[in-house]
Amino acid sequence: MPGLLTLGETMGLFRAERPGSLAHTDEFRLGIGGAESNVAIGVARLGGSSRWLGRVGADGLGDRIRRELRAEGVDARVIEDGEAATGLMIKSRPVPALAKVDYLRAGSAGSRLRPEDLMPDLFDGIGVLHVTGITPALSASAAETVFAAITAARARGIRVSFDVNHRAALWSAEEAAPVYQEIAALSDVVFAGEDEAALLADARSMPERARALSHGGRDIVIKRGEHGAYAVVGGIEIVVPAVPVAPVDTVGAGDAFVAGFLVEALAGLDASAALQTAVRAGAFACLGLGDWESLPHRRDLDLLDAADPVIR
Ligand code: KDG
Repeated sequence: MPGLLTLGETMGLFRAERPGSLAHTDEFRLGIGGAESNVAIGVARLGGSSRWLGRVGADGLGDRIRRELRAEGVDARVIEDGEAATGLMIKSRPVPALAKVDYLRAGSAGSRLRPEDLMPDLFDGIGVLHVTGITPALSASAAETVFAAITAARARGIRVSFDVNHRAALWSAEEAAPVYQEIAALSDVVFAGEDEAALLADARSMPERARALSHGGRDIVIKRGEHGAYAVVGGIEIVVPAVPVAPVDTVGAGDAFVAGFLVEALAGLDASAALQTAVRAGAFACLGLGDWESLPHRRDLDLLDAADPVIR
């Protein structure tokens, strides 16, 4: 089965153990996180093969990123950049029901990704290139790398997947929208949240936006969280209800959803089956803490149907 290639920035992640302002919180767990590497992990856990390309600093966080991704079975193409540090994000809960992410990533090693980093064998064995709207927000060279990777993938007949993943802390909607629209126009499948779809197409309702975006044979998948998913695939509408869960942490659920869809698409399953796995993987990821730690392995998906609260 062909694999998934993705690229972007993965950072160190400090997660506050308890709710409270950063001015007073003093207990944190250290991990890593990055939307694209989360998808790579998700694909590997669901039985697919995945490759990730990114830059890290010559530091302990970079070593940690390399180790975690490799331990998860991702073919991690980690470029060590001696001139910048690995980026960092801090996830806190100013109030119990609200997660807040602070980035310390300006000028980071990950943001220094450049087209020359696309090594010659990067696309070997790849069936889909997956990019997000985060990477072009990081720097001009990172944006160029996204477009260079898309061009290289299309030249090889590799499908291109794009998840908008708008990060308002990195750039404004006005700056970002034209870039997202350009990437979407070059993509075969586009993932967006309901609000993000409004940055891509100027239509009144979500289904109208999805239909407008699907012109030209593009598949559009709208992630609707607790409402499931809505897609237009091959011109046909597909509505998938959510799997009801009591969420513990929703960060990373969108990446699990994308991984679920793409791993099934790579295996040749049709869009309805791929969406079912996507919705289930997204639901499962909400059940544990961490950006990627709670992404499901294939066998975990059955746990969503467990009738008994104790499995022996
Ligand atoms: O998709 C989850 C991400 O929010 C997280 O892992 C960090 O890549 C990230 C970002 O830039 O916000």
